[in-house]
Amino acid sequence: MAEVVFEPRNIVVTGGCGFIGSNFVRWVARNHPEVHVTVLDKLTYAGNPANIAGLPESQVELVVGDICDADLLDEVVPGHDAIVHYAAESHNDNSIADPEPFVQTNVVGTYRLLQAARRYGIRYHHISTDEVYGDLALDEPRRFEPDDPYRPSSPYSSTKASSDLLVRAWARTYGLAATISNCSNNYGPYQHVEKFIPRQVTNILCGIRPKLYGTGENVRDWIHTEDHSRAVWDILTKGRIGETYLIGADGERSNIDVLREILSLMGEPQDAFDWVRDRPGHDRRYAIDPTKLERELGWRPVHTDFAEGLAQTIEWYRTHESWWRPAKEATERRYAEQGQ
Ligand code: NAD
Ligand code: TDX
Repeated sequence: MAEVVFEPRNIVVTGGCGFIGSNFVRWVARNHPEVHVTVLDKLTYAGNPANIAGLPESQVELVVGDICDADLLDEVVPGHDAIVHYAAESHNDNSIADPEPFVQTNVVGTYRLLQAARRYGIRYHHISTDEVYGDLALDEPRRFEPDDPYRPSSPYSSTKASSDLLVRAWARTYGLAATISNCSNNYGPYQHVEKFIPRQVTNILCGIRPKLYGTGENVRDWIHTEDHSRAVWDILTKGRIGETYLIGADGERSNIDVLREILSLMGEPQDAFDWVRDRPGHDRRYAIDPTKLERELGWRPVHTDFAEGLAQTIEWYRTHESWWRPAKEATERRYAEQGQ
């Protein structure tokens, strides 16, 4: 199994006030107190400083700013030994309504970070998604593998695919010490209420009926965000430079099955939801083969009981209404305008 080859001391985490980035920041603060984290986050509608509140100032510092701002990167990046890049516009439905910020943040922002990592000669880890590989048929036995061709479907996934390709080119042409990870659908605390699981859970808590797109047969491969954080740490510290690792936890489930599990955990009848307009270009199925990560780096998911993880996540939303309430109304208004 791979040895630790890089011991970071002072890292920049972009998007560290979003869902997955903030879970990673809290994981690092808990498990690697010797590491200082500078969070660089623009605090868009999806970024919330409360997500990292309460962490010791000696371990975590927040800089509010845009990854597209090259001058700011020249102020923030020097003195750090790695950039872990989570910041993105992350929601497929928003990208269909307005792709512009996706091209800016996901493509131009990644380009600016790569140039900064090059200028200061530091390690770079790129967070990406399984969606770059397009989708699979529902009945196909195959899962995504690292060398599969890129076939993104949505404006969101095409900008993530573009950013991955920039990273690959920067590693090969400029010798940047970069790695890429493509992860499947995350769930857990601090996820924005626009996303599938938090939307349905908070709908039920608000007395609104959950909304299922299309036929509900689409399959997503769920992973607890804490397992994602540990995988990213393993890749950052033990991964082979220039490589792509896929992160997934054998969590394939259809949307309707996930929704029925939520309804049953929350004591609602199985038919207490609405069918709504399907997402244009809706990917049918994602499925990750994590063999390379497991074999090379010895990573294994810990949260293997989805029903238990889902129950804990529901409980988190039940007990953190003041966290999600401010975003709920505007999110539902936006969906209503789209017929969803
Ligand atoms: P999120 O939308 O919850 O958070 C994104 C964060 O980035 C926010 O804090 C936001 O303020 C910040 N941000 C956006 N634009 C910025 C800019 N220009 N400059 C600085 N900060 C900016 O997203 P998430 O779901 O936590 O996803 C994080 C990363 O993980 C993304 O790169 C996403 O593509 C990837 N990913 C997500 C999933 C998932 O299931 N959510 C799965 C695989 C990969
Ligand atoms: O209300 C809903 N009803 C519904 O049926 C919502 C919000 C979604 N859905 C469906 C669409 C998808 O098939 O649920 C599934 C999951 O939807 P999202 O939470 O929007 O996630 P997805 O589009 O699969 O993308 C997520 O995983 C990959 C993240 O948002 C991306 O950032 C990540 O790259």
